[in-house]
Amino acid sequence: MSPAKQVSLSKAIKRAAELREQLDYHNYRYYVLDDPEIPDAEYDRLFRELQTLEGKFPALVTADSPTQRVGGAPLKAFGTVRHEAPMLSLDNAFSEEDLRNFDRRARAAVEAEQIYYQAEPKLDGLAVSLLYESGVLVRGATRGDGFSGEDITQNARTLRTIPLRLRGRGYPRVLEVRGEVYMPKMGFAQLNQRQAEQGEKIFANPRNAAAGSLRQLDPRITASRPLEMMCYGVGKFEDAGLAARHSEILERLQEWGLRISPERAVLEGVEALLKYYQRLGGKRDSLPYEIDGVVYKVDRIDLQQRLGFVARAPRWALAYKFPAQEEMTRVLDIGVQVGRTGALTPVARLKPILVGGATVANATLHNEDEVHRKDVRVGDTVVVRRAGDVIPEVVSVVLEQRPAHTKVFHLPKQCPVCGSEVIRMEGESAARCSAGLVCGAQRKEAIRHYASRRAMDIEGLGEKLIEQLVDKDIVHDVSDLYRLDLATLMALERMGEKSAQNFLVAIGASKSTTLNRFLFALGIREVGEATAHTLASHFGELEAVMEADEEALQKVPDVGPVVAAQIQAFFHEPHNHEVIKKLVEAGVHWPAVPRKTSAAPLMGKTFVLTGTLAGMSRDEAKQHLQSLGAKVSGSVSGKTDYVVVGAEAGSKLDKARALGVATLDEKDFLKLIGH
Ligand code: I6G
Repeated sequence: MSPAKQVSLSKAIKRAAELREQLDYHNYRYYVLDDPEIPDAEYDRLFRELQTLEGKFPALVTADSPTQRVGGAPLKAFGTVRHEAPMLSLDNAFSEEDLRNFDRRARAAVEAEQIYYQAEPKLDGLAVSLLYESGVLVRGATRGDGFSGEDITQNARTLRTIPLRLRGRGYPRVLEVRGEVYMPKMGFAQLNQRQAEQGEKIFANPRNAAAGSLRQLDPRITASRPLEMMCYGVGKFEDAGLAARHSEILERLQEWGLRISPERAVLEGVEALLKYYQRLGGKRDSLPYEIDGVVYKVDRIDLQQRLGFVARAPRWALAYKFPAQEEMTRVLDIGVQVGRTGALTPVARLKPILVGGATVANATLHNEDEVHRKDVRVGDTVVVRRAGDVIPEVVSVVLEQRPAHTKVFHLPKQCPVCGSEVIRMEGESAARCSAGLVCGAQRKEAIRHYASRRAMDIEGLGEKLIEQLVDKDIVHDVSDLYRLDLATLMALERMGEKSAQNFLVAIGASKSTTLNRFLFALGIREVGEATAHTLASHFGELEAVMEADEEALQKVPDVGPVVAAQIQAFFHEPHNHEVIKKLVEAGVHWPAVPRKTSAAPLMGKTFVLTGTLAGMSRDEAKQHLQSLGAKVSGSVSGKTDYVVVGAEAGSKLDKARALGVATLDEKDFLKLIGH
């Protein structure tokens, strides 16, 4: 090798090692601590630099390089792995009484007045074991039947939440870590959307999607799926002790680069366990992943050892399950709804059933292709699923219970509301009513959206009132709302003088708004609250948004070609110009938006959210902050600028106080984000 080449090779070796270390560190900040230090774009830049170096000098590629997560060659079949320490199951509790009995038995067995437990959510995924030898990941396996599972090492390596090498020091020479691989709700929704667009299988729930994605013979497919892992314990370990408490073991795992639950807590006594269950139940819908209960474990390892096992479950652990999110019921009819964009959605009318604590009488069937794929028919017994605030959906049909003479469902050729032709464009999964705002259903939806709390916030304009106003031809478009008078309103059903007066006051009050609310209220496809906000602060005034071409629109953070095209299409429509003109003439106004040189007034500021906000989910709050340029971190540190404090705030508030970090209550927070 020439001396020049030797120099460049030795430089490359050094640089590749630096890049690997940096990428590992940023991965750890992002996934384990939920506290990224650099923007995604910078991570990608470092990653590409390493990829380029390794491309130039293939000998530099190491098995634990972050570039090696893309997935190797497909396997013919999975090998079998025997678990040296069996992967047991957990006993379940379904009531407060079950939980109290568990605590009572544990206290009696170890003769203790009170026991400290470690509590954490039970993630709805699949249990996986990771084996590290001298800190290097050498094997990943599924739980299987608890005694032997499948060797999914290649696939496990593609998950960025699974470290290929442990960080720091002090870990045992052999360490088997256990946890749950799951698919976050958002990734699941996006995956299913992609699958639907490509005519591929739709997954029934995130757990099935996670299992289907992890058990792929082609690791490149696994690499393309949004899987994550959260660790909850250890199996076998050798040549070094761990800790005296389960909670300390988890802390160690975190230090070594493994992700553990940010919701975990150590609690004393059964009353605290019950409180935790209630609190987590209240948060369940707003967590970014699905959980199906709480797992409690006796925290002291010596007590765990004294308690031992019964059959295949430890006597020191218990899963207290939340109410089921899937139930069976019968389809009484299949209706068709017409949405704001004219899309026809088939909806199963069900024999009402309690699912996860709420009564479900309607469940979406998404579109005609989905009805056919699941082959749902009137009279069928179906599995219905309700997860969080998501609209309930029909998961599958219980074919064995199908009655005779059922009929295949077809969407109508005419809009069920206005009778106009129904059109399905090539490449689209939705069929739409072709009548646009002439269609009463689309007008009603547009008005409902305009008046909604996050848009123009017109109190009292509910579904029944909108129905009457549109059906009686009193309101054609939203600008007609501002021409309503007392006499017209009082002529409507269920409208007394007092409510009519109140309603007129509410309409009057809505005239004074903000540009971001107004943009959101217009109901432009693909423009949600966060996008409306960025548009308002980027352009400063409505005229500028209306006149912006697609290139200008795409300069706005988060506005890509699809959103830009929808905004352009909306403002190209003369009818929309007319409505906006009438609204402004009616007195709808907003204060001038101070034009920022950047649309990121909170750039450089770090926020932490804690507790529950009354007016929005944590994800929404995070999106708002990020759209204004702020960074949202999962833990409080000296670098935190503000902690936003909702109801029942936890330890993050204590830490903020201890560190002297500024706190914002919900009111101040909403003010800050201009909400
Ligand atoms: O299946 C499980 C899910 C979560 C577990 C588990 C867990 O802890 C949070 N812990 C144990 C000990 C077992 N299964 C056997």
